[in-house]
This record gives sequence, structure tokens and C-alpha cells, in this order.
Amino acid sequence: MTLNFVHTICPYCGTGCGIDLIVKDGKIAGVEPVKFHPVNEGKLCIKGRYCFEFVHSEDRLKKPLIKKNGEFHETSWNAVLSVIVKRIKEYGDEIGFLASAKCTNEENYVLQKFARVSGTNNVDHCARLCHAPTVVGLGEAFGSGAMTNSIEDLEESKCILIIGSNTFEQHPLIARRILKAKEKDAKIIVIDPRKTHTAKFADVFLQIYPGTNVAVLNGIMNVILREKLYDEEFVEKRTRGFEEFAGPIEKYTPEFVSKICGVEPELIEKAARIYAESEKSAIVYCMGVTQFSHGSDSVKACCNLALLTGNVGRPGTGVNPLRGQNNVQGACDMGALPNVFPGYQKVTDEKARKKFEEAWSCELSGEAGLTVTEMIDEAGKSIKFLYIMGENPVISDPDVSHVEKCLRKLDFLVVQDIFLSDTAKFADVVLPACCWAEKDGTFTNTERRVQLIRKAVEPPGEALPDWKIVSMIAKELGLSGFDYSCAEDVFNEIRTVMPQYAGITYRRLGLRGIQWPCPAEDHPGTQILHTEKFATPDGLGRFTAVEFRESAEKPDDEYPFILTTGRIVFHYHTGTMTRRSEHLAGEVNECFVEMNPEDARRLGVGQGDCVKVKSRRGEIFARVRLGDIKRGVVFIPFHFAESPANRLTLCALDERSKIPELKVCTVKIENLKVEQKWQ
Ligand SMILES: Nc1nc2c(c(=O)[nH]1)N[C@H]1C(S)=C(S)[C@@H](COP(=O)(O)OP(=O)(O)OC[C@H]3O[C@@H](n4cnc5c(=O)[nH]c(N)nc54)[C@H](O)[C@@H]3O)O[C@H]1N2
Ligand SMILES: Nc1nc2c(c(=O)[nH]1)N[C@H]1C(S)=C(S)[C@@H](COP(=O)(O)OP(=O)(O)OC[C@H]3O[C@@H](n4cnc5c(=O)[nH]c(N)nc54)[C@H](O)[C@@H]3O)O[C@H]1N2
Ligand code: SF4
Ligand SMILES: [Mo]
Repeated sequence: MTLNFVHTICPYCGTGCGIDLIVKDGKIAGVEPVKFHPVNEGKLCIKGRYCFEFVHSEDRLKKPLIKKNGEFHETSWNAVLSVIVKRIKEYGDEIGFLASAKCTNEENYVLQKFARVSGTNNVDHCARLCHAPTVVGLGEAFGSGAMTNSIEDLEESKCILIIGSNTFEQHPLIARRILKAKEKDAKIIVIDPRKTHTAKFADVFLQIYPGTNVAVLNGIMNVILREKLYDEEFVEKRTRGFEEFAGPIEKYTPEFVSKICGVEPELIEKAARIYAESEKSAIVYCMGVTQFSHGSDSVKACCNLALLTGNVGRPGTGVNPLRGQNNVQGACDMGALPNVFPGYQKVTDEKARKKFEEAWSCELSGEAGLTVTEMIDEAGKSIKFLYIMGENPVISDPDVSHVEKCLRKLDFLVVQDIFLSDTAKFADVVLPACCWAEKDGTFTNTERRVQLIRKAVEPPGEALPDWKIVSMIAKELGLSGFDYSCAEDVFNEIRTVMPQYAGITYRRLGLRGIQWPCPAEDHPGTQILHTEKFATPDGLGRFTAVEFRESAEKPDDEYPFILTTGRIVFHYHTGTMTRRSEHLAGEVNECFVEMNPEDARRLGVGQGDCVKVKSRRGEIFARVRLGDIKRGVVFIPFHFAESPANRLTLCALDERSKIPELKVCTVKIENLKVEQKWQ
């Protein structure tokens, strides 16, 4: 028997916990948390504990597949490469790419380079459905769209305001730090329509209606201004735009705001005083802030609040968007976005473009490309060929009936995945990729920590690392600059074009990783951003006036409930990985709709009953789960392909960031009375 321990990182959420995979005779037999890891300190959540269970699934993709007469047939790499290359040549720039926050930095770098060198900036990924408003809003206010402080640093805080984040279920090992802060007497404020596991630990809980964050945050700032609880010195020395911002706040009195968000004025006042009067206050936010047609405004309101009270640039403070996917921070850093090259250098900036033209020896387009949702909409029009690496939009995009219709209009669809996902079923060609345990590379977690992942086991069949597949296609097309022999080769190129990563080497990463910016090899990396000045052109933090706007759909007689969607602790997104895990699927394996008990009573339904949930886009079945959720609001997780929440959601976009409003749409609920099986 051979036994090996391979140090790597958990493949699920952006917390980035350090793990050792226990490899017995070439198969993963278990997981141990790394004791001295700076993020998880020897602890794991349940997903981390069982993160290896999908790796050796029988139904992993093992060979390239090609569709003929509606059926997939196994084929060789050579055959499939020549088909893809022939098609790419046919479509010129009518082509789009979806990169992947599940893949490594190296893989995302190679994919976006391939897209750009082939002449298009049509490259984007699931950050569009996630933290695109953070990249825009936090980017404008502070000059950088990344989490300002560190996970460990949260323990220093005296007040943590958690808005739109169910940290205890979605970032459990960050929640652990919040609990440690609470043990040291920090006050916890939670703003959420649901009394989540996170909200149960709150000292003050504001149970608002979905879509009313801007109102409640403006209300809090109204109290802070009125009671002169703000930090005048910070505002004067380190910010600009205060006057323009403060004027419009006047009308957001707690009484006015209370009517919009359904929370007592006294609670808003209480939250305002605790946040402003604590010596160090941190804001933690996630999808309950970003996934709205006004997502960028909510992010800016969070920034305004931190600037107003001088809660930036010190330990225990900051504005901390919790990045979702294991490598969504990295995929953004790598330029898997339509408007920026690696390192957030704008494609429209001539100097930046020249730099990349020189580095990659090619001509580059100076026009921003299309986003995920735009590429899907343009399918069959300006996009004829779509290449999807590690995303599953048929379950994860809003209004999936529309997505399916669009994918059918494509001339050619390539899907590169580890399983035959629901999206792969629409493909003309499916390419088998290695999963995280079968390759080397780096992930960048939510606190900007770049960390090594290491190959632990051999891939199934002929599956290859994503960077290798894309490089093979590029070379087959005759492009130069894709002769990488290993992931480290790619990383060494990344360092030369991205100042934030310039000082990072594989050797330096060791077991703890390094937090960017790290400009030189003797630089230790950066724990806290904006300590002396902001990353804006003039070094000042920028206030922006934001007004409350309503969500795209409002409840009416026909569709009386507000539906909000999200996650549970046991499952991950579209379920391709967690639903193949015996232990995780064993916990929860069917869709539910969380309802207020009083709403359920009026409908005549109870715990466990099967109901039909219907929106203007479609309908699904789910089982009733009673919970502490605002009256008139229901919650459905989007993990279950047989009852996809995204049949119901709509594609109303935030104008600035193009994120869809995944957290608010309206539905009706029908009591099926008789038990119906829907699978
Ligand atoms: N177990 C698990 N963990 C995950 C993931 C997963 O799929 N499963 N996914 C990862 C990813 S990619 C991401 S982005 C994160 C997401 O992590 P979270 O954002 O924490 O998760 P969600 O369930 O999408 O939504 C968070 C909260 O927003 C609340 N909410 C809804 N509407 C509003 C509103 O109008 N205002 C406020 N203040 N709150 C509102 C919801 O009730 C919910 O509690 O999780 C990451 N971690
Ligand atoms: N209604 C609703 N919809 C939502 C959300 C919501 O809150 N509500 N949240 C949104 C958010 S925040 C996000 S981030 C998105 C997530 O949306 P997606 O990224 O589409 O969801 P995942 O299930 O993570 O899909 C990842 C795919 O990559 C595959 N994969 C895993 N590892 C690898 C690998 O190493 N290589 C390759 N090639 N493939 C791999 C998986 O099998 C899976 O098919 O969903 C969004 N959709
Ligand atoms: S908190 Fe996230 S990274 Fe850590 S073990 Fe759980 S899923 Fe994995
Ligand atoms: Mo996400």
C-alpha cells in the first residue's frame, strides 16, 4: 500500500481553506484540514470534509465527445481539435468564451489570452452573476474591487455589520472568525430578509424586504449624520464628494426608511449607533447586496458608510465582499472579463493595450467585449461559436428557458467540463478536463491570498488540465505564445504582465500563500489595503450619492410573493460536484421553498407539502419548509437541476455591472394538495 498526503486547497468556496488530501494507492481516501493554515487553522466545514467524494465518480468525462445526429460519440483528441479549429476559422470574431472561477489562475489566464489573441474581448465568467457590482462599485469608491482586509483580521473587529451574506452557511470558516470576534465582545449586526444561521448570532437583526438595502443603509447614514457620529477628520483628509453625498441622505429618516424595508425605526437607529460608535467596525457583504438591478448602488452605499465613519485602512475595519467561488478573485485578476486585461488594465487604455500587444506579439482589440448574459442573448446573432470552460449556465443563469433557447441557436458549442453537465448536453463537442485534485496551479481566495494547488491523483481516462487543452487548440490554430510545459510556466508569464503578482513565485508561495499586491520578490504581500491612501487616481476615497430604486418586479394580485434565491450549506451551485458526494447528497437532496408559517397557513400548506411555484417565466415543484422569513417572501436554493430556481428568475440587469437580479422576482404558489412526485 502507498500512502501520501498532498497539500492543496479546498475546491469549493472563496474562503480558500488549506487541506491535505490523503492518497491511498492512487485514490483519494480522505481529507485532513491543515493545522497551521492561516485561513482555517485546522478546521473544515462539511463541504471541505467531503470535497474529494466526486473525484472518482464513475461518470467523470474520460474522452472527448462529439455529437452526431443528436447523440454523443467518443472520439480522439486529434479528431476533436481539428473540428474545433476548423469551426473557429469559420466564425472569425463571431465567437465568445466563458472562463471559469472553478479553474486555476493559469487556466483562466491562458483562456483569456487565447480569446484576445484570436481577436475578441468576448470573455467573461460567473463573476458577472456574482461580484460584478463589487468590481464596479468598490473599484470606483476605493480604486480596487477586492476585499480590503483579511479573514484573520475580522477577529480584531468590535462591530461586524453583515449584510446580504449568510456567512455561517456559505463561508463557514470566515464565520468562525466572526464568532471569535463575538467572543471578544464584538457586536454583530445582520441585515437579511431571512433569519439565517448567521442572523441567529446577531445582536441586532434587521429583517428587511428583499431589494431594500440602499434604503436601509441610507437610513443608517441618516442617523449617523443627524447625531454627528461620523469621523470628520477622516472625511476631510481622505475622501471627496461628501457634500454631494450628504444632501440626498436627509430624506432617508428612519421613519421614511422603515416604510420601505419593513423594519422598526428604532432598530435602524440602534444599528447606526453601534456601527458608528465602535472603535473598529467592519462590513461583510455578499450576494444579498450584489444580485440586484441596483447592485452597484448597494455596494456604493456600503462604501459610503465605511468612508463616513473612517472605517477603512485599519485592522478590524474595511469593506469586505466575500468572494464566492474558490478562484473567482483569481479569474477576475487574470482578466477573464470583457473590459480588462490581466491586472485590471483596461482594454480601452492605449498604453495597456500596447503593453499586451508587445507581450503577446499580436494585435489586440481596444473595444470591450460582451458579458456572459450578453453573449447568451447574442447567440445565433453576433455570437455563432461559444466556448464554455467550467460553467453551467443552463442551471446558473437567470431565466433558463431563455438560456436554453439561445444555446440552441448557436452554430457550434464547445463545453469543457469534468462531468456531462446540463449545459454540456447542448454542446456539439465536449472536452474532458482534469478536476482540481488532478493538476497543479494556483487559486486566489477572497482575501487576495494566492495559494498553490497540487496534483494528488491521475485524471480519469484522457482528461487533461484546462490550460493544456486550450493551449493545444491555440497551437493547432497556428498561434504562437502557447508553448507552456507546465502550470508554473504560465504563472511566470503572468508575473511579468501583472504588477499585483510580480513578486510572487511558486517557490515563495509555500504552505501559506501570499496576499497581493506583491510588487517585488522581497515584498511580504499585503494584508490590509488603503492604509495610507486609496488606490484611486488622487488617492482619496470617493463618496457617491445613491438613491433607493425599486426592483424590476413588484408583487401584485397574480404573483403575490417575492422570491429570493440562494444556497444551503450542503450544496454547491448547480450541484455537479456536491450531488455526487454521498455524504452531502445524503443531507439534503431535493428542492424546497422556505416560507413564513403564516403565509403557509393561509395557503393551506404545511411542512413537507409539495407545491408548484410559478413566475412569469416558468414553473417548478418544491417541498414547503417553514422558516423565519419575512411575510410575503419565499426562498428557494438553486442547486437542484430537476427543480431549477432559475426557471423562475428574470434577467433584469444592473445597468453598470450587468449583473442580473437573481435575488428578487415575483411568484405565485399553488397548493397541489395531493402528493406529486416530480423527478
Ligand atoms: N454551501 C455553499 N457555499 C457557497 C456557495 C454555494 O453554492 N454553497 N457558493 C459560493 C459563491 S459563488 C458565492 S457568491 C457565495 C454566496 O454567499 P451568500 O451571498 O452568503 O449566499 P446566498 O444564499 O446567495 O445569499 C446570501 C443572503 O442574502 C440574503 N438576501 C436576499 N435578498 C436580500 C436583500 O435584499 N438584502 C439583504 N441584505 N440580504 C438579502 C439571503 O436571504 C441570504 O441569506 O457563497 C459561496 N459559498
Ligand atoms: N438563482 C440564482 N442563480 C445564481 C445565483 C443565485 O444566488 N441565485 N448565484 C450566481 C453565482 S454567485 C454564481 S458564482 C454562479 C455559479 O454558476 P456556475 O459557475 O455556472 O456554477 P457551478 O456549478 O459552479 O459550475 C461550474 C462547472 O464547472 C465544472 N468544473 C468543476 N471543476 C472544473 C475544472 O477544474 N475544470 C472544468 N473545465 N470544469 C470544472 C463543474 O462540473 C460545473 O459544471 O451561479 C449564479 N446563479
Ligand atoms: S469554508 Fe469553503 S474553502 Fe473552507 S472547507 Fe468550507 S467550502 Fe471549503
Ligand atoms: Mo458566486
